[in-house]
Formats: sequence, C-alpha cells, structure tokens
Amino acid sequence: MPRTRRALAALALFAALAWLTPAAQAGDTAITIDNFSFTPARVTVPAGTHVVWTNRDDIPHTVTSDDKPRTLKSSPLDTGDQYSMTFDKPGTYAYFCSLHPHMQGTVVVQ
Ligand SMILES: [Cu+2]
Repeated sequence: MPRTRRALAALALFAALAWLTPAAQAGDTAITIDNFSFTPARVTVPAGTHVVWTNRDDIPHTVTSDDKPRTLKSSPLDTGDQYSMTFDKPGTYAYFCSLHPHMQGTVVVQ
C-alpha cells in the first residue's frame, strides 16, 4: 500500500477509536471500571471537580454511593458507558457497584 494511503488508513482508525472512546474533558478526574474494580479505587480532588467513570469491563457495573439519599446512583453501565458527577461539597464519598458489592471505591473531596 502506498505510504499516503497507509497514513490515511491509520488516521481513519485513530478517528474511529477516538469516536468509540469519548475522552474526559481536561480537568476531569477519570476513573476506569475494569476487571471488577474501580481504578484508581481512591481519588482525592478539590471541590468542584467533575469525576467521570467509564466502564471498560465487558459486563455491566454501577456506581452507587453508600450515603442516603445517594449522591451517586448510576444505572447499569454497559461497556463503554460513562457516568459522571460534579462534587461541590467537601466530604468522603464511599461507593460500590450494586451488582457486585465487593467492588468499592472512594472519592475524597477537599
Ligand atoms: Cu459490578
């Protein structure tokens, strides 16, 4: 394949991947859900931070906080789905996956 066509093919592939994996905005804190865990499991962020969870696992998971009423309450996220929350109030927000309660994480807002 001529070099230009190969470069174009690579560009098309990159564009397709970028379209398939929506990137978090600059300044967001990204948490990945994969292999039955939240990574990083604990994040510490300043108040006002937009936190985005992305499910990279091949089965559904939720982001559900322990508090009542729940600060975090996602529906089941399929592969590639995202859930996000802007944390305006300082505090420690513990959360888990309601489908697999052993999956746990914490967001500390300062
Ligand atoms: Cu789960």
